Amino acid sequence: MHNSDIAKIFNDIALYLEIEKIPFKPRAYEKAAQTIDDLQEELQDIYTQGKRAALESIPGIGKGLAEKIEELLKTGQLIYYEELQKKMPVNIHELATIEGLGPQHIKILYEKLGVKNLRDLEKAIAAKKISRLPGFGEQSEKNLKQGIEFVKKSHGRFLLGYAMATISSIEQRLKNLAHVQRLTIAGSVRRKKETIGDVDIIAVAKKPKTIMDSFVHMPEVIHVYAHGETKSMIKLKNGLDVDLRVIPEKSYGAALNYFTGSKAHNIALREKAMKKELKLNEYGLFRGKKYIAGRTEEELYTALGMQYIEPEMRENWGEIELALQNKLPKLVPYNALRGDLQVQTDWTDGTASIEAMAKAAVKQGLEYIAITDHTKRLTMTRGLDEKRIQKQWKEIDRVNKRLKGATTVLKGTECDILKDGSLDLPDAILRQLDVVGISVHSHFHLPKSTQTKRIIQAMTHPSVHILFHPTGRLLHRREAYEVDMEAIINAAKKYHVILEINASPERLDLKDEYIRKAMEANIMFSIDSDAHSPTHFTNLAYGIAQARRGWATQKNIINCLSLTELLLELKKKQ
Ligand code: DGT
Ligand code: CA
Ligand code: CA
Ligand code: ZN
Repeated sequence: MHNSDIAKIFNDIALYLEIEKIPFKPRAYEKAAQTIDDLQEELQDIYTQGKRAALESIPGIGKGLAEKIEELLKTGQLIYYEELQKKMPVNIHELATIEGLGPQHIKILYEKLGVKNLRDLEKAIAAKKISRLPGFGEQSEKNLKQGIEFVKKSHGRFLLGYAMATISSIEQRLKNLAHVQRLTIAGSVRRKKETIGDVDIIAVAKKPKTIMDSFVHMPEVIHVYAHGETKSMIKLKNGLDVDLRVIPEKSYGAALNYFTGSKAHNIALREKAMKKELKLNEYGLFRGKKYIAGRTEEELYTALGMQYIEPEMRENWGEIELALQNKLPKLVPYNALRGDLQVQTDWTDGTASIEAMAKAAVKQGLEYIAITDHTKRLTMTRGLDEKRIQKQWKEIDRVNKRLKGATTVLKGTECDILKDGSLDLPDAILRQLDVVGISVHSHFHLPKSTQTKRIIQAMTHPSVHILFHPTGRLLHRREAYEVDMEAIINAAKKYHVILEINASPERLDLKDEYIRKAMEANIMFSIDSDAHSPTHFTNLAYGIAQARRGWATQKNIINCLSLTELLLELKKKQ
């Protein structure tokens, strides 16, 4: 039993307990699930080494939860969970992933219509049974229908951030094999697309057969589609398909270029080659039959008369034309971030204390972080009101003293934007904060013009620094709310509001095309982890990747500034 299995069971229990309207406990299970998901070590190993005491020493895991984990590890089941399932035998996890379907709704659907899973729900919608139920209306029937379509549409693709641990582990193992000279993950993974269809690996190896044999026999493999000398294709237990190709050294750059894509970039590049009376394919660049280049990608782009194009830009969005004119933007480097301006703690829905988050930030090499817990409207997270946030400031002061400058903790907020565009904290509080971020967490279905007006209204507030996760999308779970991004970008310009590039793998909000639009307007961004636990700071890399996909440069990223420079910028607001 893996950590992810145990985390899923705890999440399910949290949902069941919410259905029964039991206070506090659901949050405890949810937080425990999050903690377990974030653990670097397998619970099985922790337990084998230190028994139940070791489990209890994990933050957020008390005696009761440790006993349950022990039962799961020992017997592979949990009687408590099974009894909850018996009472209400529904696929609670599947139903809860549908946006707009809360625990109470799941209960009503089960009790009144016998809905147990997604398919039942679709049938009930098709039979127009939903809108007549108490607590549902025609609008919610429409929303549910959209929610289901969204979940189904995303099926089959993987979030880059969730798949990356597996991909990197496979990459490392293959690279370490004897006879493997070069190996790169190509395809959409190399272009850092937010979701990936499959994984494309290319390699140079002295004995291709050896690497192919190791590849198809990896413990993660559940199915082998093809096992050849130069090409093999497998499916992993987690559902991900992986292709491996072994390439002659001479063609490595050309193959890497071809299999990195995108297809649109490849086709456009090939056309440019043809104009020069050259032929480009995955084996190299040729004049007639004569090989000109192809060992490295740099060599290829040079031979085509253009600058090297970073993988994140290869979408045929105009990058080839710029490269030909030597005018490519210099993308923000992966090591350029000096701080993080959105961090949650256990004052609301994070799993760790302010101090624990700060220490993790030190490890990540961050010069500063802003603590931005939720505000009171988000009651389920115990959002902060005027009193508690002032109490939090005192704790931040104490933590800063103890840190002795190892990093600096700034006072911030993720302040809710209310329905009318006003903010969830009084002006007097907002004015005293170092970092004021604002977010939409409710009323996702307002008409586009109303939603846009509401957000812009909030942006006009003189204390506001950053619009957090500007479109509210959750990859594979929730479509962005309808909003006029051009108007938001214009407002960001007019009112000097920074737009966030949220680095959480399931948000990556803004998306690449909006980042490009905002870059054209010379807007400032902040790349934030939105960390809810100490391990989440590593997600910042996905935010930088997203920024690079949107052609963002370092001078447009506010948290590439040093602390002193940053504070100067932020203080321009009152
Ligand atoms: P994915 O897997 O859907 O996230 O996206 P990619 O870009 O990894 O696409 P994939 O795995 O189908 O193919 C890998 C690369 O191979 C792709 O980025 C470009 C290249 N490629 C695939 N099919 C074609 C094609 O028909 N023409 C050209 N020019 N290149 C192709
Ligand atoms: Ca692919
Ligand atoms: Ca592929
Ligand atoms: Zn938020």
